[in-house]
Amino acid sequence: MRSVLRGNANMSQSSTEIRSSKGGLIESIRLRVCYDSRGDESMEADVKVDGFIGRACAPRGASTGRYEAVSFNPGGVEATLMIFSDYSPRLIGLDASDNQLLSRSLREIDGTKNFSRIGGATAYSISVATAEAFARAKGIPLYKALLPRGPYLMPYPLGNVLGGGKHAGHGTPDIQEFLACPVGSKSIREGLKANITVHREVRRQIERRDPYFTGGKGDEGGWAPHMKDEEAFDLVSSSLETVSDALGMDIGFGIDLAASSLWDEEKRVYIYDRGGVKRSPNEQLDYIIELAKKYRLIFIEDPFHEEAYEEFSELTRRLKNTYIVGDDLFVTNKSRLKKGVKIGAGNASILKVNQVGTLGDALDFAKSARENGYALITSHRSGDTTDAHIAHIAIATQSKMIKCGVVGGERLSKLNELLRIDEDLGGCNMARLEV
Ligand code: 2PG
Ligand code: MG
Repeated sequence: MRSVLRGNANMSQSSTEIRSSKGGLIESIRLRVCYDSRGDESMEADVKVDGFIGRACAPRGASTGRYEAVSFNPGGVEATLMIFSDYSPRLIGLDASDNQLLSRSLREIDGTKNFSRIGGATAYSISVATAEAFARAKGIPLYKALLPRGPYLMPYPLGNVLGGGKHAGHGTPDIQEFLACPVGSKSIREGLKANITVHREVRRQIERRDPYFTGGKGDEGGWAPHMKDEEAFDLVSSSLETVSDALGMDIGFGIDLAASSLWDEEKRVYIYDRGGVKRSPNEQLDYIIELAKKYRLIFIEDPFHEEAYEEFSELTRRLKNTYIVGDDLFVTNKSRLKKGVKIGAGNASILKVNQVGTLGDALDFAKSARENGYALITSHRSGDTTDAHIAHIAIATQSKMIKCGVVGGERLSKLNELLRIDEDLGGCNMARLEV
């Protein structure tokens, strides 16, 4: 294997490219700094396989879990680029079809638990770009490269229609995301239309209550009104009902509390700052059960903080027909999932490739979740890019839902890609939900 480090004079400042020439394998890797939807720095990779380029740009979260891979080396994005350039020749010549091998190689090069040396954004962008380059070289779509034999089912779109927490400004709800999921839709197109209609209806109802509403949105495109949680629940619930009736379609109500952001470790309470309420773990459990019953929630993500396995388990026992979803709890990490499986903490998991760092590890996590009867929800990040890869990853991991907003270019890039995949498959049945 021959590899050459081809740096430009200013390599560490802007980008770095490594090349080798050998057929069927990773031929070259080029990295550059780019920006996500929040304007934060991110990393993009161009990987060449058999002359075909795959490109991926890493997303970034705001309400990140303690156990996630970190995006960059603590020295920042330029330092990350610089450090990686010393190691990247080791990846040239690897079999591009082997996601697991690439994953292991990236971990070996990094040598830390959370990619704090070469950066999770580097690992993400290279692993996803490699899979894309491989698919292009084969002339097949990415989802088929990742799941050659199917079966292919369409995930239900789960979209943020109103939000607060770390994704929006002062005066917005404490709860991070109020979500719509068109569980009665028969096709992805119907589902997308329904979510867009809900998003519009939510705005209409906000304006009816607040004539001074400016139309402000949170990071993911959900409306960000000056409103407490209780009012937001009533408003979203009423919007869902209006649209369900108008379309004659069942539309489910979901929430992401991102409760690690509410949890005060020292005082051992959940602090709902904007609402002026504190809840002990037991009160939080009662509160969630009350909300689930009152609003017929079908999806509850991170109702407790990221160490609260026991509470997750208790809630899962007590609520039927609801997805109890671990995001910061599992962080797309197999060993954290294993701990959850043992005590029945949750029955579903978010899948975010950049939480674990590499596509190979995320696919491995997905396999383990499915084998243990956990439903998967492939998800965007609040700071995202116009990449569409997660549409393919959701199908390839047989995810029940895809959480990626409702409107906004970096959200619709994924949703529109699902329409193209649907067309490619000649019409794809929707996934089977358990709620
Ligand atoms: C979440 C995500 C995406 P972030 O908490 O589920 O909605 O937010 O990317 O900020 O972690
Ligand atoms: Mg979440």
